[in-house]
Amino acid sequence: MHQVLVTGGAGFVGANLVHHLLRHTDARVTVLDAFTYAASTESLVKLSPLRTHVVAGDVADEQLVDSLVATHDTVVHLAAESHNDNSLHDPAPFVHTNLVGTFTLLEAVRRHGVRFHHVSTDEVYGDLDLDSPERFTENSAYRPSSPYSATKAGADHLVRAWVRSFGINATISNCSNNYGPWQHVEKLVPRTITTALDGGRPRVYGDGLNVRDWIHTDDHAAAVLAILERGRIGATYLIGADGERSNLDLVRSILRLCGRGEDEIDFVRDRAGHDRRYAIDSTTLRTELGWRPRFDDVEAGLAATVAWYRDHEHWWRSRKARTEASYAAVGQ
Ligand code: NAD
Ligand code: TDX
Repeated sequence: MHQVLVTGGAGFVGANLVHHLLRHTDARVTVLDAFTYAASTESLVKLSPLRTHVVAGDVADEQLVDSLVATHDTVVHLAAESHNDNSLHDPAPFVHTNLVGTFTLLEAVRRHGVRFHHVSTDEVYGDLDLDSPERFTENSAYRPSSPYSATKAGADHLVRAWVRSFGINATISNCSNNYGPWQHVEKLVPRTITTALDGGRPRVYGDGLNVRDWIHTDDHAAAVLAILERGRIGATYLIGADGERSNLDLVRSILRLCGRGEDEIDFVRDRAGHDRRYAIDSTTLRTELGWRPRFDDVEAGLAATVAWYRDHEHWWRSRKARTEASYAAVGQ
């Protein structure tokens, strides 16, 4: 792995992955990113210019993608429209980037015989009952609920078909909910932290009992690197850190960490089709590749994340105003 192309490398998970790759390998990294509202140039400014190169462009641009893939030995694909709420209001960019973009990359990878890793989500498996002991495994059935998760599921199927029919060297990972630095303020953790720091009341959808399985994004990055270095071609790995928490529980923790009362919450209209519970069984990743999460305590990881947002107000302040205006327009 000498020349790695990271699509979506200016987004939340992508930027953290780029930092991780530069810290833990000798590879040179090219970021291909369309710089949508979700991207951040600031997350990449401190990277060594000798080992990083940033290209602004669309993953569905066939010519651009072909020329970039031809000059790299590894592609890690994260570029996506990633927010469920946005996908309910306008699914079109999700189909374009998540499906057409993935198809465009796969065709280039097939032409040039390049190693491909597809970063996906546990949401492709739909949801689990709150009172069930079940967790998602590599054998869980695909059952996506939202336009976002349906396009991610479709992209996973494209990758699987390109492995089976064309023999491309690809792996897939499906990870649970990430938190950490540089996450856009539209998502639950940073939205709640920034609202709480501003003295506002965080918004909880529905009854707040929905469960997410939280993982620090640096642990996600370490798992992706383990798969790139030691993963079986054609395999799918589930990534999770045993961090199940209800939304209500999580929001109360954040309020406490921000020095606020834990009941200063507004309950708002529920998300349409809202998945009830996600939970990951990451046994394969742990036993086969020896991966372990460094942040095995969500509370400690959240405390570090609150500290990061306290220190980076200049980064989130303008995004916050725009994001809250859009949420207000739909009553959330
Ligand atoms: P994000 O929205 O923060 O970042 C996505 C990045 O992709 C942005 O920088 C954006 O500019 C870029 N992008 C969008 N459309 C593009 C296009 N057409 N061409 C090139 N770049 C484009 O998302 P994220 O949370 O960092 O998620 C990254 C990936 O990880 C996604 O594939 C997502 O499905 C997956 N994932 C995320 C999580 C999570 O909790 N955040 C969990 C599991 C999997
Ligand atoms: O203000 C809020 N209040 C609230 O109760 C927001 C923004 C969210 N929620 C709820 C909805 C979900 O149950 O919190 C939970 C988490 O919401 P999001 O942060 O929007 O994440 P989610 O929909 O679970 O999806 C995330 O994890 C999987 C990422 O956005 C996806 O890209 C990833 O695939």
